[in-house]
Amino acid sequence: MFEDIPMKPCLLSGLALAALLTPAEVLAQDSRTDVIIITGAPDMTQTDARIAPETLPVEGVDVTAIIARTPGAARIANGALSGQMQYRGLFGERLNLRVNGQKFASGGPNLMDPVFHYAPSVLTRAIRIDRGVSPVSEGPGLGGGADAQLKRVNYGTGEAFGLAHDVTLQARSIDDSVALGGVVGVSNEDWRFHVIGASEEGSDTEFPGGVIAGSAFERDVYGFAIGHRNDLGEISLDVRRQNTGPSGNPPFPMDIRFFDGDFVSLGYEGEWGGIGVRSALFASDIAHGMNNFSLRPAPMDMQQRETFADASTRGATFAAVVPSFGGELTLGLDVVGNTHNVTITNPNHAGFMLRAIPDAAMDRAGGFAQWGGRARGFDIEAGLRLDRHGFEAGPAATGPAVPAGPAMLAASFSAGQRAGEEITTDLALRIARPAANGLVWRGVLARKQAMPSYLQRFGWLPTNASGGLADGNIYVGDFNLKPETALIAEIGFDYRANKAYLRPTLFIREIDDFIQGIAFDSTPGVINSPVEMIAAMNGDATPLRFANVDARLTGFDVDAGYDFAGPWRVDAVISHVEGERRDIDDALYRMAPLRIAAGLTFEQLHWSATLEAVSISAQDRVSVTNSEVASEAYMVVNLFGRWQINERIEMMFGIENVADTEYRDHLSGYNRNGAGDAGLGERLPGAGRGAFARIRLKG
Ligand SMILES: [Cu+2]
Repeated sequence: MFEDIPMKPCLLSGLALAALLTPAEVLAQDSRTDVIIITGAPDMTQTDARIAPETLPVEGVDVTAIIARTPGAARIANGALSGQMQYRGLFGERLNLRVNGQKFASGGPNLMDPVFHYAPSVLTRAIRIDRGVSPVSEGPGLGGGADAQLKRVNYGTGEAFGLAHDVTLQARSIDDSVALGGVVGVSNEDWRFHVIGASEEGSDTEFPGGVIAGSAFERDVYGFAIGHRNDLGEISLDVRRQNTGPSGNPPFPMDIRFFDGDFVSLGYEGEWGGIGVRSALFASDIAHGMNNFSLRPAPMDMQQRETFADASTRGATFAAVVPSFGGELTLGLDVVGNTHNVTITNPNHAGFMLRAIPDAAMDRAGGFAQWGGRARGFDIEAGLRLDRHGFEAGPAATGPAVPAGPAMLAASFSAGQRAGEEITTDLALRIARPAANGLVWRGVLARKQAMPSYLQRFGWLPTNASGGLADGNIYVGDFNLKPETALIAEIGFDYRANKAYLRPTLFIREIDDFIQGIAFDSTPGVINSPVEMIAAMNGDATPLRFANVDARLTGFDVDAGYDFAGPWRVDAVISHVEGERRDIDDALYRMAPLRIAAGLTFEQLHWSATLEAVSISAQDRVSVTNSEVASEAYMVVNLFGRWQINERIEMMFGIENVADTEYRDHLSGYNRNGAGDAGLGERLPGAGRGAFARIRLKG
């Protein structure tokens, strides 16, 4: 009754193999997508081998920790609930990220709520990663993308209604966290209905040197979904509310006080005279509050800040799938509009108010054509999309207690040009040689564009908000930014044999007009402008402004495994990326260091045990522009096991960081929370040794 993604027969054995480090390998449906099934139903029969997905260890409640285990991926750790996916060097709003296929604007200007903040791991059934680049049918986006698909109750068989549930409970000792979430519902062949809910709570994370202050979190989700299908097609409605409570963000100057988000989507899928039709209407509203005094030592009254932000998204998509030229031609139209507000206040002084982002409205209307099929002995997916973007902001405003400097900047922003438009064009071509002797050669050629974010364009007030860069710099935007343009080439192969698999990929992305902070003016450090004056007063005498530069990302990643005779198996994932500026001699900021993970698994029919070593290299190719500090190499060892008690109950338990190694992840940001033991200004440490367990009930 639960929906599963159809999978190819398992490659390594007839059993439901858990590719512990490399779930993507066994699950890949084809050469275009990586699918991580988190809660897919494991099927243990000899003929239909699917993955026992819950074999992935518990590393928090954030799904980006799971995503980081796939080739080319990493996690930008800005807080327990604020992890950003990095994929082949790209992160933030450059990736095309969705939850249940729905795109929406994050509520916070510093991406305290990246898209996957809205996909708690206990509610997530599968994560589908667009390998290399997203197809143009999924909208614009500079590189790859991912869709987190939440648990659901699918249609049943017959007229009688049946009850179904899929619930996960997990706990982790290192942050005393408990997370419970799942779906319960009823369905028959024509109707499905479920309620969805999750509740998660954790305390501050411990590391070998003590406790990381401000790393606690709490989050609740509830909602429902209903679906009906008949001769005219299927119609579905999904409604979800998420309330995030006080949750820390040590690398940011503030912590989450709340995110209140509402999500609605109405979908239709059907077939009309041989033409497939897909359509959706969707909306989201997110309200956010953050401050610098609830979860960290409070500064003096005058320095206390509470910032309120909101974002809303309204959109519609329509696509028709027409058989043509021996394949399928998809034609689509989509429109989406976002609005953003950010208001900074001091709770002790009513007159202190700054409308840092005043009614920034970003809209897009696009169309695409995409053909997929086999031609001249190759599997091909070729797509073209065009988007027209409009952007506009309201006038800025400041309260009476705000100093003259910011008030002046606000006035000049309000007097300047605040609206414009742009056209972007995306082209994507994927080619794969159909499998021969288990070998699939594949390649990607693409040109992708991405618009500047509302913050990069309309950020008139020098602040720390930067879409989650967490480099400590103060940034201002630039109205005249151009879209980023990437030329992308990738080549690789997928090899699968009875006992082994190997999937290497080489990639290069040349990105023109890459948006990056650069020195505010030609005399950095000399305070001769209002922006530098305000930035200096706020602790950064050398603010950066977002600008178009030229960049290049190159790298490779691979996953591989071998199944020995008997119960032993090894799996490994290697990810490597280098990011550099092409216009000056500097590295790109916050690039994942070389990561090599390898696991040795002892596997039996109903249980398995894995010893895993994750080795991270030193990162000394750092961005001078972003004042990035180099980091040291380390290795972490994890031990975990899985036990399939019966068809309805599955358990997972283990020990993370067995050696209690103290390490500082290059991507974790610098600590700005003065309480606790992590050290102000130092890179945030990783979790120490702890136990975890997860149980999943399904039926
Ligand atoms: Cu925030």
